[in-house]
Amino acid sequence: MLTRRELLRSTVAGAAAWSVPALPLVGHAAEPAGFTLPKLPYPVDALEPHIDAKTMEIHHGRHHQAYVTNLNAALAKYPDWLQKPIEEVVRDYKKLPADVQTAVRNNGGGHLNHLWFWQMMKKGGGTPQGELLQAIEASFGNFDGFKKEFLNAALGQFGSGWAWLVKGKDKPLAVVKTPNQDNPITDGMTVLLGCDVWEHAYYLKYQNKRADYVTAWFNVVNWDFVADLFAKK
Ligand code: MN3
Repeated sequence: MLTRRELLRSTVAGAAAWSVPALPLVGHAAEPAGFTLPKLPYPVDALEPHIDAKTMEIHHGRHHQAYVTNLNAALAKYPDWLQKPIEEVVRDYKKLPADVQTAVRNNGGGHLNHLWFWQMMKKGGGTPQGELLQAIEASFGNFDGFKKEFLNAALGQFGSGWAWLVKGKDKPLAVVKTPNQDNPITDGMTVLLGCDVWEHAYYLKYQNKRADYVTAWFNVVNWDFVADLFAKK
């Protein structure tokens, strides 16, 4: 049994363990510690009822944080890579030594995909306008045609992955899907929009109904952000 003095000592030690200074939350590749988790651009409940607050909290605070932590660990032996923009890391991961390629492919992709994903959503959503809408109509007939093709890609991705709207080769725009945390920029494409179809993105609210999740997700797409990406030729 602990004496009063020992109990006091263990309590003080316990308290000290909690007073370790927190890592800075802001910054990206330039921080010596490597990549950091960005803040969400809105409160966790901003996308309710389409994306619930608990899912956002766990998705951002735990899943995205894990990708950041694991990416930094994987690149610890190659610190110059911790200084690169994350887009470059994901595009060029095959230039890394073979022992870390898989970890960087998965966790670098995980970091970049989520960094974009948070910004590709906003409260209130909307619809595409102007030149972006014209490009959607030229490629998919109309906005509903785009949504149908995008939903098919999201549902057609077996297991975990992403559905994407990218700049097209033959038409102005195209829809593609990738497994796991792969990002189309690794294959030279320009990404405009992505939807996370990992179960962790929807299971709490939608369980196995991925179609219901993606259909609801269309209500919170940040088309202004997509239009900005589209305008960058
Ligand atoms: Mn995710």
